Amino acid sequence: MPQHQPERWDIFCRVIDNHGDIGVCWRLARQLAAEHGAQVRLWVDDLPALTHIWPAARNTARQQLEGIEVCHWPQGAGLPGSALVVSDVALTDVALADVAVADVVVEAFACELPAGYIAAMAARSQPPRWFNLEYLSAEAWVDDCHGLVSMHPATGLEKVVFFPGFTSRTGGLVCEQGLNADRLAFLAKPASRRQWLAQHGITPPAGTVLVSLFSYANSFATSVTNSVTNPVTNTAMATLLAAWQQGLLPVTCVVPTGQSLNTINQILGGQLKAGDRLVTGSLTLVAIPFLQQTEYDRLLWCCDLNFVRGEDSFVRAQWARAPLIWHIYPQTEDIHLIKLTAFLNRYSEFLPAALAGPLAALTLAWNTGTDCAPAWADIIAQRHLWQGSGEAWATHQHSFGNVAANMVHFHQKTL
Ligand code: TRH
Repeated sequence: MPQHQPERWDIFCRVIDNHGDIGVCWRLARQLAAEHGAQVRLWVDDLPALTHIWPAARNTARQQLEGIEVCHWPQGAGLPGSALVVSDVALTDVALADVAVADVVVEAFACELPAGYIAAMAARSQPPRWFNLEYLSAEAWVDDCHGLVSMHPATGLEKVVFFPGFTSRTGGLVCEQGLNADRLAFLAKPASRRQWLAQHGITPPAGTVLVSLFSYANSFATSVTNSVTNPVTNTAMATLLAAWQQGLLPVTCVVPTGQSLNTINQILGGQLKAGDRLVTGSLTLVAIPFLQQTEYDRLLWCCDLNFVRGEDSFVRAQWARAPLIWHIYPQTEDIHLIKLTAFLNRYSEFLPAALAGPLAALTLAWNTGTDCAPAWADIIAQRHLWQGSGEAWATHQHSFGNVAANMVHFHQKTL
């Protein structure tokens, strides 16, 4: 009997900024290896970004991590003849061309594969499947674009555009098969949940609203007409903090280090850092370190309400099934607001009607940098509806499979 060879997958990831690009690629890589028996190699140009979400990652040219071969993809290595020294190994475009081309190649977020690698793909007797994994959007046009094939002009290679999304005509969302079972098992033991929170310095008194906060700097509602007398304001964050401080209901807000904490420090004139706790009025702020990606999931599961951003934390909050406020990645000419509205329209349909309006209002205020206090008051008035409010939405999204499984399926059915 011939031995069944695992399929080889190469995922290429260029980190544009922050942690979403690598966040998505790392989850996908792990899931393809763990659930589909794929032999995965992940090429990433920014190893510190990976270390930020997965501290076991080292800054080295090649390493085995969680069953994945992680390779540094040096900046500029797509240019013919470029040579860069990374740790102990010199990688050149020629060197990239020499590595055995995989059976399936994922070009994440149109990151542009190295020219030498594309040439090696074209040289194979059976060219590999080539996916461009796109950014997530809830807009309707995505349905018509998912799965379209284009031809690479220089080589004639076929490239499939793969859109994650929120309908059966898209590639679905990234989600491990056992994720919800893990979440339920974790939440089934209140003592373990309390212990996990306490390990991170989070000890919310009974009756408090537990919120996690991960956002961008939240400072685009600025009044910078005169930056000396009228310094940059952070209206959305400032009004929300004030509402929490002055509210009757105690709020414990957990903030991993990063832009949100910086903004809070600016507003409160403080210097909160990981491990610090500040009680101000009805608000308790708990600053924590940036967590390992799987630990961050737990934080989302524990909270009553999650402020999330970008792409990956946004999706994880949906799987956590608690109400979420999404800070979408800002784009020029406010294009992001179209995407935001497209999501809100879909999501709202699956929420209790009395909650949908206030959640949408707070999301819009948060993203346009306006006063969040009125929408917060409305949301708090509906808090009896919070628990489990995201269940119907998550179940609906689950019915569309997940990115890894849908990619594997697409690949195999069209072989
Ligand atoms: O970091 P993000 O803003 O990422 C991005 C980038 O801006 C990117 O350029 C853009 O294209 C994309 O969004 C849409 O937000 P995101 O996507 O939520 O990624 C953050 C990652 O960090 C995610 O994988 C979760 C992880 N994370 C942790 O591992 N630990 C933590 O404590 C926190 C707060 C997040």
